[in-house]
Formats: sequence, structure tokens, C-alpha cells
Amino acid sequence: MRPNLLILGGTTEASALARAVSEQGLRAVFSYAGRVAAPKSQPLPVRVGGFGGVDGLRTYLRDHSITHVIDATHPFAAQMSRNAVAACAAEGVPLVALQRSAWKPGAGDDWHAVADIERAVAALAGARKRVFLALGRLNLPAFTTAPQHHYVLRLVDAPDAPLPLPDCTVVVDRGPFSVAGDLALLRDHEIDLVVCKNSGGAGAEAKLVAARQLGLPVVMIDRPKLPGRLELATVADVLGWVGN
Ligand code: 3Y8
Ligand code: NAP
Repeated sequence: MRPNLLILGGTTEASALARAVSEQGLRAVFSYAGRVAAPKSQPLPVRVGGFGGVDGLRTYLRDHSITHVIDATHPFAAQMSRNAVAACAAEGVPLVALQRSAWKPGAGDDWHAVADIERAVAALAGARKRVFLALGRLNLPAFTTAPQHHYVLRLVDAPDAPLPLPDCTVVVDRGPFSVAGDLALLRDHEIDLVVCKNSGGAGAEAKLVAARQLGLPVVMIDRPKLPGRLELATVADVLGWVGN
């Protein structure tokens, strides 16, 4: 049967896959959750919004005769990834994850690895610091239990509601980011500490290079555990998998 792919997107890798799939003339649809006001355009038909849990995704797979699912979501989009594993197993639709590897500390890095967002907040106990929270918007409420700090927040969209943190500055910007830009941000805001997710990939790595150059500590949040599934590292591997 002629392939008809569902790409679960929202990352640099997903966009690279969409370009390759479009160039090969493969039938595919690209899916966003609808988290930001103006998601990057894609060279494929795009759908935006949740599917409605596992059952909603199962219905989508059947109704659109999807032959393959590529989960190219972010390593921290754990719920979407879990739903994809369950729905594809139930419908007998092949699934692969296009996943970039985690960052590893190198010479000059001062990382404090924590298991999750809650432990990152716990790591902020103590005297007031100037903290760069490079976590986006969805994880901010957890940090209200550490209100003593001055936070610099980087958000994709300007906030449309008051932020939950009493003492914060907002920088509205979307990645991929540059080392020069992140060096300037850390210096201009006199940052003492960076908090981020171990997202991997190149789109969010600049802040780690900048922190290393400035000798700043980093609280690094490890990835959530995901269910077992086939994981591939490159677009070429995924196209080969579809071809087979
Ligand atoms: C909506 C769709 C591409 C994809 C680009 C990548 C790189 C630039 C770096 C920092 C870290 C953060 C955040 C980040 C990066 C890429 C990639 C990546 C981190 C867009 C996009 C969508 C989102 C959702 C957004 C989250 C937020 C997380 C900001 C598009 C721009 C912090 C993750 O305001 C919100 O609600 C934002 C929510 C989920 C995490 C959070 O919890 O707030 N991504 N980001 C996707 C959808 O609707 O399905 O417009 O491109 C995509 C990208 N953001 O094709 O070029 O591949 O990761 N995204 C993190 O890594 O910690 C910023 O500031 O240093
Ligand atoms: P999540 O917590 O794993 O998913 C929550 C719900 O959002 C899912 O159950 C699903 O709703 C919907 N959803 C998530 N990704 C979707 C997609 N690509 N297409 C359609 N529905 C989707 O997801 P998240 O962490 O909020 O991430 C949302 C989006 O932002 C994803 O595209 C992800 O790749 C991107 N992103 C996330 C991060 C991050 O730090 N989390 C970073 C960069 C990019 P239903 O249950 O209703 O189907």
C-alpha cells in the first residue's frame, strides 16, 4: 500500500524530516499540538491540536488510513509519545521515534543533573540568585515555591496572562539560538545559574556553550522515561524504515 505518514512534529528534526518527505513526494501530514501562536510553516499538509488521547489518535489513524507514524516530538513530550505507542500498537500501525541523543557534560561544564522539574526547583533552595529559566512556559508554575530568585524567562510568545513568578523578566524569542545571542543574554541579565532540560539537538544548545564560556553552573533536567519503541537518530534512517 502506498505510504501515508503521520509525523508528530514540533522539533528541528521533525522539520528536517518534513522537508525530506516532501522532496520524495511521499504522502504525509505534519501534526502540531497548537502550543504556540504561529508554528513554523511546513512543506506538508499540517494539522494543529490534540487528537483526544489514545482513542482520538486511534480514530485519526483509521479515518486517515495512516500507514506509518513517526514520533518526532521533543524528548519531553512524554504524553504524546506514550499515546503514540499505545495507539499504534492497538491499531497495528508501525511506529518509529526520530529522537536526538541527550547532551553530555564536557570539559569546563558545571552541571547539576536532576531527575525532573520538581527536583530542579529543590536545587534552587537558598539565597537569591539571578536564574535563567530556559524551560518555556508550561513548566513555570513549579517554580513559584522558589520565589526568592530573580528569573529571566525565555518564551516563544509574549505572555497573555500574568506570570506566576513575582520577580521575573521575559525575553520573547524562539530558537534555534546562537552562542553570541545567548552569551549576550547571560551577560546582560547578569545570570548566576541556568536551568534547562536535556533536550539534546542543536536548536537549544547555545546556552550551554555560553554558560561554559562564562563558567556558570547549569541545573540539567534529565529526560522523562518513555515506553519501549524503535528509535532512530537520522532522517535517512527514518526514510529507510518507511521504504522497508
Ligand atoms: C509548538 C513549533 C523547528 C523547531 C524548533 C528543538 C529546537 C527551537 C529550543 C531555550 C529553550 C523549549 C521550548 C525550545 C526549542 C526548537 C524547536 C525548540 C526550548 C517550537 C514550536 C512549538 C514549540 C513548543 C514549545 C513549548 C516549550 C518548548 C520553548 C515551531 C517553537 C523551552 C524546550 O509557550 C509555550 O507553550 C511553549 C511550549 C512546548 C516547552 C515548555 O514547556 O514551555 N517548545 N516550540 C509545537 C506544537 O504546537 O506542537 O513554531 O517551530 C519548536 C521549537 N522549539 O522546526 O525549527 O527542536 O527543540 N522549545 C526545551 O528544549 O527546553 C527553548 O529557550 O533555550
Ligand atoms: P505532551 O505534554 O507530551 O502532550 C500533551 C498533549 O498535547 C498530548 O497528549 C496531545 O494531546 C497533544 N500533543 C502533543 N504533541 C502533539 C503533536 N505534535 N500533535 C498533536 N497533538 C500533540 O506535549 P508537550 O510537551 O506539551 O509538547 C507539545 C509540542 O511542543 C510537541 O509538538 C513537542 O514536540 C513540542 N515541543 C515540546 C517541548 C517540551 O519541552 N515539552 C520542547 C520543544 C518542542 P491529545 O492527548 O489530545 O492527543
